Amino acid sequence: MSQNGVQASVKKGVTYNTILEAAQRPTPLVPLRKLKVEHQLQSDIYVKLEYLNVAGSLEDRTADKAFQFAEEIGVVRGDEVFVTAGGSTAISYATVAAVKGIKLTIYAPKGEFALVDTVLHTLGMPTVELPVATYSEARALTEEAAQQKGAFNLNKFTTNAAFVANLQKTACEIERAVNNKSIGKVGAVVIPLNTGAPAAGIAAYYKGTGDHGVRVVGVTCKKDTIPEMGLDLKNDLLQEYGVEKREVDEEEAYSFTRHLIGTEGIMAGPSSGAAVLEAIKLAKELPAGSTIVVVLQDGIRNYLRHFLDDDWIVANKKNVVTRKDGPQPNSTYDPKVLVYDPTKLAGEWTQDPETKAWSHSEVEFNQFNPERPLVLDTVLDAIGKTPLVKLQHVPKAHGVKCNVYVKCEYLNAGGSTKDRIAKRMVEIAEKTGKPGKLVPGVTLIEPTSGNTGIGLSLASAVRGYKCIITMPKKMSKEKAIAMASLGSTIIRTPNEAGFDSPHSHIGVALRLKSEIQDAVVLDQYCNPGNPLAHYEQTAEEIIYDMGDKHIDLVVLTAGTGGTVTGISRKIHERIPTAKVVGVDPHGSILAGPAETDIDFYEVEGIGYDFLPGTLDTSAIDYWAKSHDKESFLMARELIRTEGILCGGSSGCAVHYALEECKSLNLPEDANVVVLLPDGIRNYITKFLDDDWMNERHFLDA
Ligand code: P1T
Repeated sequence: MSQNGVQASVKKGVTYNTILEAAQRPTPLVPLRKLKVEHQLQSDIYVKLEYLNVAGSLEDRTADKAFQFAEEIGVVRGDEVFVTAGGSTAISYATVAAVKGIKLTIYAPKGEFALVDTVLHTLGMPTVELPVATYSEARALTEEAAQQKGAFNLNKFTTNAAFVANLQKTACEIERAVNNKSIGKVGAVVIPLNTGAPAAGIAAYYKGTGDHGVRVVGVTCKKDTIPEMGLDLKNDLLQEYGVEKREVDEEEAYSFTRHLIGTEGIMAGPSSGAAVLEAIKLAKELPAGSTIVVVLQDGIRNYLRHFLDDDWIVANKKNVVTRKDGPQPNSTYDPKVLVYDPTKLAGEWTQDPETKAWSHSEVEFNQFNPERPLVLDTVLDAIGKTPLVKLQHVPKAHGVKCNVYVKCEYLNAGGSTKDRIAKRMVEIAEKTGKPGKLVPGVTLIEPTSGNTGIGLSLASAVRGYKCIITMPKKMSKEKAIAMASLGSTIIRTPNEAGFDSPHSHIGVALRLKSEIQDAVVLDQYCNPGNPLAHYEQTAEEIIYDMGDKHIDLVVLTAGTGGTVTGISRKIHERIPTAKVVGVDPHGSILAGPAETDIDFYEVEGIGYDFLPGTLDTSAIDYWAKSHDKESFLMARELIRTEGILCGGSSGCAVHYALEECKSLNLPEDANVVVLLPDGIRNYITKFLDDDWMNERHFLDA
């Protein structure tokens, strides 16, 4: 029996053998609530979050299908394959090829790799930028090259694959979601057009079911200037399946997409924003009470140095309103504001001596619910239920025999495991008024290494709070732009300021709180919601998904220690034989007094110069100490050989997990679980970039 009296055997979770298997999970639908009010719509618009696919776009479905077709006719691991693709599509093909061990070379017209070259390079797939302007010319040259080199030309399948994948999957998922939740029959599906094959596939689905009441509307850009839009359009196909075509203006699309992200927390790319913009216009034309579904092509990852970056807007003279500076801390520093102890957790945890279950003096725990609904109330419900994937190549390559499962937290709505605690801390404050009352108009201020900041910015956008983030300069510009896009103000603090300095990210947050009316610091270093989110949810997911497979070892990095503390408590309670290892970088003191040299390191999010209250070191069986170089090299290896698009601390956790497996000589049937806290989006100009790695001698043999 499970905790709530339901037979535990009724339903079991799953683990996936590759990240591509996890890609078969449906993406959720989320209603637009604030925009509905803002535009006084009488109809509902639901957005389908394709950016939560494993390589970040709708094209993951196409790439998967195209390689399946190729395999049907004999393409196997190790084969050389050519394809014409740019942008997100190229990343999807490269990710699938990485998992399948296929040697892919990607060809594209001029400029089509501009936003994605670093990611493609990290995936280990060569790119060839052709001196042509159109996809049809590029396709012809790809065909020529394939013939010359005796390689297989995947272009044979790409249009059919996009058509079939979207007919079989995207359209069916929409209908399944609608049927499950009775959100009203779909009146229209709106989707950005690039080739148009996905739109045609969706239209074909409805045509095939005899449902002629569903309009499929494709959106393209007036001058083909929005990335991923219109460059490769197959008009015949669109006509054949009756896809309507609408056009948007580039700058209007950029402005609107920025607004969409900031008001709804829907972290969409510009072609997706353009589609939502047209959906709003369409909603005003359709009868009241209609349901419109917008398929979001991709997310913000590729555009953090493009339309989301004010510097890019100014440099490219785009008519888009740039962000204003938010409040800055007063230069006069009042030492009294730092009468604060980030090493003390608010409230008390207690453990029942018999059941071993934990409770907390101030917070009622949430029941674990393993369901992943197809229709969500808000985008915050797309946090959690991340897939657990078995590594296929990396452990063997490092002489490890046992099974290693990774929990892909980069697939959370805001892109990291810290979304969970942000959501939980906001929920607790809304319910209990602790550590401060959250009423409309309140300003949340949070010191963070970025991911908690992104999670809180997302929660603030959805729940209608103002948000100021204080973050050390070391953290990536990508993180800052993601938060700014969600409407937050970001203040950078010096890396060298100790946690108790008025100039540190913690010090500045506290100074601002004393200067701004109705400000609340939820404070991830002391907030019980931090470890709790992982105790009641993340750990439960791991146990549920592992099902009958016993767990021998769990390896987790530590920053605030919320992840390792929460997960460790639940794992020890339920599986007393399992061991939990914390990983702490050299230069941090979390692992204990033996390691007191506080020093600079590059991996973001882990380690501190103090012991946060959210870290209970007694919950952890033992520690490993990590180095930057091994961490980044392992993250790159996971990307290149497993298609797992993870961040630096993920590489850190996996590297040291494998070291533990080796030193413990774990047998073949042992199972190890490692949490991957975030993904590549945060680090495209950092460890994904060879120059950045070389400057730090991380690529030296
Ligand atoms: O804080 P903790 O639960 O121990 O998680 C550590 C961690 C690991 N990896 C990454 C990429 C992270 O961002 C973090 C923690 N991040 C913060 C503390 C933060 O403010 O985003």
